[in-house]
Amino acid sequence: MATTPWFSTSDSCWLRPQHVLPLLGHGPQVLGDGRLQTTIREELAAAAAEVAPGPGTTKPGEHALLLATHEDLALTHPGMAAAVEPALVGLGPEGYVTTTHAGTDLLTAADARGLLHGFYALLRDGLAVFDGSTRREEPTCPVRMVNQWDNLSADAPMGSVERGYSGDSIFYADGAVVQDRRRVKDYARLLASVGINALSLNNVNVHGPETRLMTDHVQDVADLARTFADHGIATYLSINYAAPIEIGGLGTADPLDPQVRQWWVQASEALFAQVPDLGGYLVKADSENRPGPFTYGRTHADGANMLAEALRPHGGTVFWRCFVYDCRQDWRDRRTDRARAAYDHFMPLDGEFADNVVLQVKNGPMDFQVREPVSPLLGGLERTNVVMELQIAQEYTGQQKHACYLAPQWKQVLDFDTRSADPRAPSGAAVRDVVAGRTFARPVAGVAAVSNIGDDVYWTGHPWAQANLYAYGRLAWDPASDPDDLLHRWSRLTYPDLPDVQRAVVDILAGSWLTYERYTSPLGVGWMVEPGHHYGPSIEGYEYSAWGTYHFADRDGVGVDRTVATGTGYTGQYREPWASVYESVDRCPDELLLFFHHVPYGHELASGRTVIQHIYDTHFQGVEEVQAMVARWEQVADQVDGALAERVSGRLAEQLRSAREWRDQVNTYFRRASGVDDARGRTIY
Ligand code: BDP
Repeated sequence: MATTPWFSTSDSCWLRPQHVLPLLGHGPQVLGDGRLQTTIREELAAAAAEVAPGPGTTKPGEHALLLATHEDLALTHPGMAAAVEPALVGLGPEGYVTTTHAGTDLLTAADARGLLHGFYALLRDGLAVFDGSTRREEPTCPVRMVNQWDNLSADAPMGSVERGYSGDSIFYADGAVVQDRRRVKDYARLLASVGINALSLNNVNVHGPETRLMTDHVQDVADLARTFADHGIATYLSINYAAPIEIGGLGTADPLDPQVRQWWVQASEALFAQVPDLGGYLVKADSENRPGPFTYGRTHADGANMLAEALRPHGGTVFWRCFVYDCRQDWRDRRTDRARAAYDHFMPLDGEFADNVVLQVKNGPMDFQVREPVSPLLGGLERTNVVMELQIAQEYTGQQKHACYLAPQWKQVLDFDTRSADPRAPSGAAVRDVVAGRTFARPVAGVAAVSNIGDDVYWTGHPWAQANLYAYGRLAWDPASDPDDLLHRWSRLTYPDLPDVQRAVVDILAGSWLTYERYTSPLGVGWMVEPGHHYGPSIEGYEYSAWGTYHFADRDGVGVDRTVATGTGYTGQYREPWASVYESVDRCPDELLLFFHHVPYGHELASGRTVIQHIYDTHFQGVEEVQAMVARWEQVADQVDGALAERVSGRLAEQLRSAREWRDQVNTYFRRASGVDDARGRTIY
């Protein structure tokens, strides 16, 4: 019998068929015939075809491992169902319970979504959970979303995947939705296997062709949404705010115009009739030349609430992005500050959004730089649903040519104490509590992140960028997870049977985010990248343009004065003590100093070094660390297959070249600007 291969590409990332072996050996029985139970059965069958020792190894009728929703369990095993019932009390629809009852290991849940999560947990972690105890597990963040920035048209300004570093889109080709959906299904499996439960299907920059996804391509959208729903994932469409004009034939998109409102009601009705698995809309409005309610003198609450009203009858949700700023500002005017924009726009609207609106806030106030302070909207907004947006795609962190494991950065953001002073915040006010919905008792909360995959055989360009996708899913599930622990787990799953490789990859990746920071832009100032594509150094690339991304380096000093006393006033957006900490040049943490302050090159950091010497030292150190990464990889490269070894070695070589380029340009620029030599006498031109 011809069998379907485990995956549509030779690389199935961390989801290797051999991880299913322990389950198969345990004689798993899945009760129920829902779509998610079918998915579990398919997964087991596909793995069995690939790796199982052959038929006859499990004895029919003997089921030592049972997977069933509580409802299905009650039908066939009432005694077991009654025994496990107390463990399910209060557990959410995505939670699951593992226990052992009268010799049978049981995975059960109130809802099939929980069952699916539990199944993938057994693949990831093995069967050790069945140690006689009863365990409950459920996700911390209700929303765990990925955003595809895929364009329907390959002629889109930024290619077929905006900021895509892994080949072309797996969803669209030649202006149409791809018809071979195997890759999409495998992606759904990968996402489900780490606990993702929502996905948006197209780029937030919605141009003409993508606007028509909701009309001309609606059947394809329905098929894609079904595939994701079969894996417990709700599908969202990025919509064009001006759709009533562009495809509706109206003369306006004014959110208070009854005709416009009616248009959205009808369009949504039609859409949901054909795409029952749709979750709702994602919107980028009044941002980087995209249309929005400002055109009509309306607020973002007016715009979002209009869409919320249209989605409400269908149980749909609007994700409305807070990435709103003036991208045509005057670089000479130091009073304008892009960092202020999101808070200035959205904070006054707190409490005005409908309950099926979620504001999507980037982790930092600028734009996914290697280091930024945490957005003051996180913990600032109290009466509004919020998800935090991260970027798994490494736009500003090496574009998946550089190895850069981002989980430690995300973890730092999640652990940031927002110091919400609100008495209604009894269960903590770290960002991880805010995105759990706990801090302000919000019904909807969570995280969203820009995906890093494409049609590349390794999915993510750099094979190790897979670690970022894996870790994102697991951190979204449990923001208390330890990034190092996740890295070990990912490495073990990805390179089974290759312990040397597992160790080497962990060694290389664990500190790679800090290494990347060392050889690129210093002390939180950000940018210094080539304009447009954002790869590689260009110290003044954005310095005299309209994008609001400056470092203000001159012969005397460097950094952006964002203080209330003498600068843009951005520090005033934080709660205490952060407002005071960031305001003070002495108390501001070193790693963010140039984000908040303009200081002389001789300014002494808390570390004891001057700013200029810090720049020199870290840039030399960063390159040395990349050299060590290359050497560490060389110790094990011959243990993996040739194509993988070549891909990784090629990327590491490029990382080293690029790191040297960064070091030399940054050091030379600041040596010339400051006139200060390296205290350690190294050559800088
Ligand atoms: C920036 C990207 C741009 C995106 C934008 C966004 O450079 O391509 O469209 O973010 O988030 O980082 O909307």
